[in-house]
Amino acid sequence: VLLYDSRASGNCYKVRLALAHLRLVCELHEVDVVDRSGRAELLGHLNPALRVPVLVLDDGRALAESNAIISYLADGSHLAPSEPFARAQVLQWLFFEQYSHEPNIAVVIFWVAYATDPPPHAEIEARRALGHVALEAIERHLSSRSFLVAEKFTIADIALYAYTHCAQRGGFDLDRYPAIGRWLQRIAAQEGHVPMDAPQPK
Ligand SMILES: N[C@@H](CCC(=O)N[C@@H](CS)C(=O)NCC(=O)O)C(=O)O
Repeated sequence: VLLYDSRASGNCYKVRLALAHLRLVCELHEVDVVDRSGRAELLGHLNPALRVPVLVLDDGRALAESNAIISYLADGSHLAPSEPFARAQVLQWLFFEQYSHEPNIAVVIFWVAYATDPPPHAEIEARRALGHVALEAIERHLSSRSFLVAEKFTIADIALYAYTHCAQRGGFDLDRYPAIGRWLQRIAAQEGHVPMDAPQPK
């Protein structure tokens, strides 16, 4: 199995974190997410959206979209509930992550920490405000829970952890969210956890 990966990408980190919890090893192919030259040649036949992460199975089939990849990898494991309602609740958080969280938090982190040509300050501020709306939703949910779904550590936690744990890099003050703070510590304390910048296992 091969993962087209980027160390700087939280979407790719979701996959590396799920792999670590599942005790799966995978060959990594680092892709530069700032310099996009040669992207169509590299990924065109694997992911029409030309983005990472992309997982390539040993039989050549390729899967893109971080949350689809972690769903596939975790299927049938302790990271993915099998009971239909809990499974749908995991999807609830995966879709929330892609619609309300990642486009506001990951994009602001990218603009602040990586972009060579970031948009005007007011646009960054507006996105950051939407990111806080997403964080407030998570805070509300976690104020009476240990994990996002079924009081168990699942891929929903992995998906939301990726860009929440490094949101400070985008100028998000996480001290405003005590339940999120406790949840982040809980996730990082799970057996098998690897940090975003962990060296590749051999
Ligand atoms: N919705 C996609 C987003 C993927 C995405 O935005 N990937 C970024 C890195 S985080 C990327 O490939 N950027 C480089 C590019 O667009 O060329 C997912 O969850 O996998």
